[in-house]
Formats: sequence, structure tokens, C-alpha cells
Amino acid sequence: PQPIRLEDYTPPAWLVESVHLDVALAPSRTRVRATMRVLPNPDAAAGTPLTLDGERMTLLLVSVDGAKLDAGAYDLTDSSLVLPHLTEGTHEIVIETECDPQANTSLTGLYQSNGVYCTQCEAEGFRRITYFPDRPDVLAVYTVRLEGDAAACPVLLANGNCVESGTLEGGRHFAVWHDPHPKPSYLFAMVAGDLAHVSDSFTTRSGREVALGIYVEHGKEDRTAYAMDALKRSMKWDEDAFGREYDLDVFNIVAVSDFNMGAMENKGLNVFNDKYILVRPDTATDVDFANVEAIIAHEYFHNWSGNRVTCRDWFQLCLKEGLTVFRDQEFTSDMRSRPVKRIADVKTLRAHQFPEDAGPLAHPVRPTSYIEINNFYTATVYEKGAEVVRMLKAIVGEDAFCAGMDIYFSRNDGRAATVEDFLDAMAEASGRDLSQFKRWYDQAGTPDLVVSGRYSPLDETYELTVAQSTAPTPGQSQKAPLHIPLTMGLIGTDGEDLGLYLAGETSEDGATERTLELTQHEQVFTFEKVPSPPVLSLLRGFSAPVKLTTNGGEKDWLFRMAHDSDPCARWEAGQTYARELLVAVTRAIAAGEKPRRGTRYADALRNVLTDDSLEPAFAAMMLDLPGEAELAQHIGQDVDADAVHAARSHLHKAVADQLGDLLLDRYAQLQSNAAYSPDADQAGRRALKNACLRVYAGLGNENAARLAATQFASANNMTDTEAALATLTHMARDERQAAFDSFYERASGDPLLLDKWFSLQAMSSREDTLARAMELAKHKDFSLTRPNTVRALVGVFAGANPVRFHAADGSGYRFLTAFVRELDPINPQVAARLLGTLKTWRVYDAPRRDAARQAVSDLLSAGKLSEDTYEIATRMIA
Ligand code: B3K
Ligand code: ZN
Repeated sequence: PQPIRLEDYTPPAWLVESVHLDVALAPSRTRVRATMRVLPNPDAAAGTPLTLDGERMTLLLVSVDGAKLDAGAYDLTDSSLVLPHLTEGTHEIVIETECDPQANTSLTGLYQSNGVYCTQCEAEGFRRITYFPDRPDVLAVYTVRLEGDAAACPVLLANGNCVESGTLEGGRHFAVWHDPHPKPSYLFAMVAGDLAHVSDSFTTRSGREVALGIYVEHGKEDRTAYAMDALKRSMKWDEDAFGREYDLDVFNIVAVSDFNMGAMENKGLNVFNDKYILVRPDTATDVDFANVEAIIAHEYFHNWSGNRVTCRDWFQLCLKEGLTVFRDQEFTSDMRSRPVKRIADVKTLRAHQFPEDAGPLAHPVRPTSYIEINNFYTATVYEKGAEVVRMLKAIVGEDAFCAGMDIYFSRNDGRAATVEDFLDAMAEASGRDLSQFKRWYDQAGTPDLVVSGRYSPLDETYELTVAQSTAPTPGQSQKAPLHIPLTMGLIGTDGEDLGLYLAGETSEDGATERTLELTQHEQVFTFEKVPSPPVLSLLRGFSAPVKLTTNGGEKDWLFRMAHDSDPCARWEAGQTYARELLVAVTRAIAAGEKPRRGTRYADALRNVLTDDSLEPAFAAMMLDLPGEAELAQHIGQDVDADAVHAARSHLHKAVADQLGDLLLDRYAQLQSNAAYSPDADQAGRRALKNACLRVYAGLGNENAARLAATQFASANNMTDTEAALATLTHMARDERQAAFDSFYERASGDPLLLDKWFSLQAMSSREDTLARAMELAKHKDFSLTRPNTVRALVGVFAGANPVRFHAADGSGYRFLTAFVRELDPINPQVAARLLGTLKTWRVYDAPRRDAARQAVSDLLSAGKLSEDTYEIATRMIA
């Protein structure tokens, strides 16, 4: 397969003014008649024949301006339809095709999920529905007439507003939908089936009455209330925070059970993975509720960042995704606790994006080439993309950022924009030169910051030396310095922040926090009027996605765990301390020495547990040890996954030993009889309670098992149920089997609960987990055609169970690649993404590396792979 390159971009030769789709739905033979007005693009080279993308369809008819073309008058390939004689003028093209939704297991284009017809067009699915210039810079006005069996498909939905509907002969009926906003084909959607729905309404600030609908399988209506509420709060928030109003009379959401990702922002008709809509206290955890809120918001916010202003080409994906993630993060921060949200996002970034940036799949936020674009919906494009927007805001300041957003939206409304358009708007609003900042979009890899501070008592100055560097990544051996906002403070011996007076600056404001701007390989900042040696607090609010090394040590970490006024930096102090301890324990175990017990670390956690001024959700995060995968990354080479697991278990147990009764006390105190509510406060208290349970379970003894089993038996909400099972799953005790059996019974007939049952077993650190996962892959409730279930079992095993996945004998890797091979012909997108979980293999030791490389080479030589999986496999071992 030939890669597509950013540098080869050329504007479309033809534009499409309007599309009228006539769709006659039938399970295996759906007919689509597309009527479009096409015209040459005045901004492109003239005289180019009309070329349309299309695949996996049967072409039935092509006509131009009313005249049917003979087969000799067009060129048809597996992926395109070319009309060689059509090189100029405005024309009406009619194309009739047939496709087979029932047989479509790839879940892109038109497919059926549990009998419901639905579509997924991003990135390139529309070309499986009709022949079309399927690229985001071709914007057209769509009208869709859907016709289907009235009994099988009482609901007929498409983008925009419904303008006509009626019954037809033979038990069929139809609906016509019109979307007045020109849009790229990737935002097209239609849905048809027998669905229940709940309605509500929202009045926009200028008085537009919007009818809201959420469509779900019958019987699931009672799980939609939270999603609807989140939708209304999102609509309001985007008006208040970004001045963005909704622009149609209808906003519909459909929840389907088979979906390749979380959700899709189709104009006026969002389609969701039902996991991110359907929540009820007894079926969903606090985390599930929070995900629903965030994803509803994310897809809704795309209406402006993505739909009204779309992307010129797929290399600009971060323009809509990074920005929209930033917007949903801000929304959640406003709805819940800002510091807790920030820490949660840092954890996600570190768990998913940093390893990506450090491994064989590393790519810039704006990639420069791809084989299959669906492989680039990554943590780098989404999460690092959001960090880049956040840094920009830190550099230009709140006011200029808001002004820049307004310029960006108004100047690019109805256009397909680029990263340059975004930066231009920000540069104009702020008057800042952002040319160096732009490197964040083009340069892959996580920068390393090495910072050292030196206090000089004589002149009462504190000198900060900051060096930045970025390791080479595939295809980029040389790295230039980046423009990095480094937010920092200095803490005095009393724990209070000191005023900051930067040498060479005239303003004497003495603010206690500042954002230093790094632009060079190395820079020195001198602070004056520092009365005594301060403790350095760096990267406050995690102001940049970097790895930080300082010359501070245990004393500093302990001090900042207790005193840092910035919650993010305070949490990070604990993490840094724990990481260093864990590395020391890993070494000691390998050398046969007696490992440390982390006494002072445990003392610091004791303070956290007894400090009532801390937000419970924050305290829960402080109690969390860094995970094994993060540790492996931190060690960086020749990692023995068993040693890391042993070290973490050792420290976990040591902490549990030392905190013992205090954990039980707090656990008991945090029990509550209040009626369940998913709000952040209650969820935070549950998080802390369950963190106490989790830490206590480090003892692995009878008491811990009994505590978890009791919680399982008495829980009145899924958060507590799941937490109990997540504790029991690692144990080799009778309580475990009993709880899992009872949970299975309860889950019967409910796919979302069954998925929890799969994943809670797949994450077990028990030695028999791989064998169990292999058994579960043959279980009657497991299915290769359900992405959620595939992710729950194989995704969780490979992505969240480092010690078993990275088994020294390579058995975990072989399980994954064998599975990918089986899944690839069924669903290439999900198969490729699963294979991506191997991306950290290079940090492990030689036997593991050899096994990983072998497993991937075997996959490559075992037979033809999809482009999706082929691209990941080849990059993985390049
Ligand atoms: N834009 C979609 C993702 C599409 C993925 C295509 N493989 C959902 C989102 O980011 O909001
Ligand atoms: Zn998105």
C-alpha cells in the first residue's frame, strides 16, 4: 500500500454543491440513488476528469445530465469511479449502487447493529454508501430520503431536520431529512430501526427551540436520563464558555451496541456506542457516568469545532480532535472538580500518550503520512493535541485565547481549515509570534526537562537552570527546542508560597506563581529576594506534556506532598516519590537484597488519609501507586515485567501493613446510606472509600477478601460492586469465584454488564489469567463482532494487565497476535487498534523483545492483512 502524504495535498478538482440521497433499506440489498450537482473547483487546476471514491458496492447506473452512461464511458476500479470525459461545466450526476449492510462487520459505511441500520462515515466510510469525492474539504448540502419497512424500521433518521414523511404501499414508509449546513461526507449519518426514544428540549440563548431526542433499544429508556441532562448542560456551557450556539431545530442521539469507538459527531445526529449513553446506578459506575458526561459534551462541542469549522484534510485531525478534547476537559472541570479532572487527564496522558510518543508508533500531533487514516485517531492526536491547545492558552493568556477562538470560529465558519488557520487566529489575537510554538504540531516525542535549582544565601537569589531535549522518534532524528510554558512556584520553609521576583524584570509584583517560557536548549532564570532556601514546585497544573527531572529528592517530595499549593504538583510529588521507591525496590529484589518498606512514604499517605481539608477524590488519587506499565516506561529499558510486578506488590503490601487500621477506619467512615447520586462529591467519597479497600487488599489476606466480599454482597450501586470485584479478581480465594458467579448471573442478557464480567477477569494478575482469557474467548457470551466485548476481554488483557501480557515466554503476545489475525478480516479497525497495545514492547528485556518481534513477524507472514493492521504491524517492528 502507498502512503498518503501531507506535502502532496492538492485542492479538490471538483466540488459538490448538493447531494440528494434516495435510500431504499433492505438488510442485504440496500439501494442508494445519489443525485448530485457537481462543478469544477475554481481554485484548482482546470480540465481534470471527475473522479469519485467508492468501494465495496455494486454499481448499477451512472448518468450525466439525464443521459445514462454505457460501461465504456467510465472507468471503474475497486476504489474509484472516473468519468474521463467530464472535465468542465456544472452537471447533474446520478449514481445508483447497492450495498449489503447485514454482511458489513467492519462497522464502517452502512451496517446493522442488533437489527438497527446505522452508518459510520468518518474517516472514509461514505465511499461505501455511494461514489463521491470522499474528502473533508468537499462540503455539500444534503437531502436524504429514507425508505424502509414500517414494522422493522419505524424510526427513520438522518442529519438535519425532518421535512416530510409518509406511508407507502406494501407496509413501507419514508422520511425526508434536510440539512441546510454544507458539510463534508464524513459527517453524514442515517439510522433506521425499531428504537425507543426519550425527548426533551433546549432553548438556545437567542431563543431557538431545539427538540432533543435520545434513541435506544426498547427497554433501555430508563438509562438515558443522565445523558440527556449532560446534553443540556453541554449546550448551555458552550454558549457561556465559548459563545457557541446550536444551529438546527433538532438534535438527535442514537445509541447502538456495535460501534468501533466511543461516539460520532454527525451533524445533528450523533451516534454513540451505547456504553457511553446507558447508565443507571445499578448498571454503571461513577466513572461510566463521568464518561457519558464527557463524551456527550465532546460530540456536542464538535458541532462547532469540527462541523461548522471542519478540517481541510485528515492530517489536520488534531484541529478538531485536540481542540474538542480541550473543550470537553474544560467542561468537565467546570461541572466537577478542576484539580481532580486535571490530574485524571495527566494520568491518561501518561498512561497512553507518553508510551506512544516513546515507542515505534510515535508520530507528531499533525502526522505527515499515513497508509490508513483510521490508525491516527490516537492519544497523540487527541490528548497531546489537547495539551497543545492548553499550552497555547497558558502562553497567550485567557483573554487573548478567547479572542483568538472567536476569530478562528468566525473566520473559518463553513470552511475546511488547517492548523495554520488556528495558529493565525491566536497570533492575531495575542500579537505573539507562534512560529516556534508550531513545532509542537510537527515534532513527535515527549520532551525531557532537566531542571536544577541553586540557592545562594549571600545575595538571596535562587537560580533555576532548565534544559530541554527530545529523544529521536521514527523518521525524526533531529529535534529542535520547543516553546514550553513552565508554570512554577517557590515554597518557603513554612510551606507558604514565596513572592517571585525575576532578575532583569522591572515589574515588582511578586506573584507567587508564574509561567516561564522556555524556547532554548538551555536557559537560566534567577529569582531575587529569596530569604531562605526554597522548595521548588514545578510544572504546576501540568503546564506542558513533558517528563521532568529535578535535583530534588525524598525531602522535597515529602514536603510538597504536604504543602504544595498546586494540587497537580502536590499529587505529582507523591507519584515521583513512589516511582523512585518502586525503582529501588525493583533493583533490590533483582539483586536479592532486602527491599525498602517505604516507611516515610506510608507516613505521608497517613497524613493524606487524616487530612479532612482534602477533597476525597484528590485524596484517593494520592493513594494510588503508579501502575506497572508506567513504571516500565519510567525504567525505559530491559524491563522484567515480573520484577516490576513483584516490586509494586511489595510496596503495596508494605503500605497496607503500615496503614492497616487507619484504612479500615476511613473505609468505615466513608460508608453512606444516602441515595446514590453520580455527582462529583458523592463519587469522590466513593472513590476514596474504594481506594482504602484497594490499598488494604494489598495485604492479600483473609480479612481483605472478607471485606471485599461483604462489599460485593451489600453494594447498592455498580461503583461499589465493581470495586469489590476489582479487588477480589487478583485473589486466589473462594470468595472470588462466588462473587464472579453471582455477578455473571446478574449480568445475563445485559451486554454492558457482561463486558464488565469479562474485563474484571482479564485484568487479574493471577497466574492463570491467560488461560482464563483463552477460555473466555470461546465463551458463549463472547463475540468477535462486538467491539465492546473484544475490548473488554482482549483489550483489557493486553492493555491493562502488564504482568500477564508481557509474560517472559511470549504467551501473552502470541495470544494477542493470534486473536488479531482472526479478527482482522471481520473488523480491521478494531484489530489494528488491539495490535497497537503492543507498542511498548521495546522497553522490555531481551526474551520479551524477541518474543514480541517474532509474534508480529509471524502475523505479517501468516497471510494478507488489512491495510489497517498491516500498517500497525510494520511500524511496530520497523
Ligand atoms: N470523530 C469521531 C472518531 C472517528 C473515528 C474514525 N475511525 C469521534 C470523536 O472523536 O468525537
Ligand atoms: Zn472528537
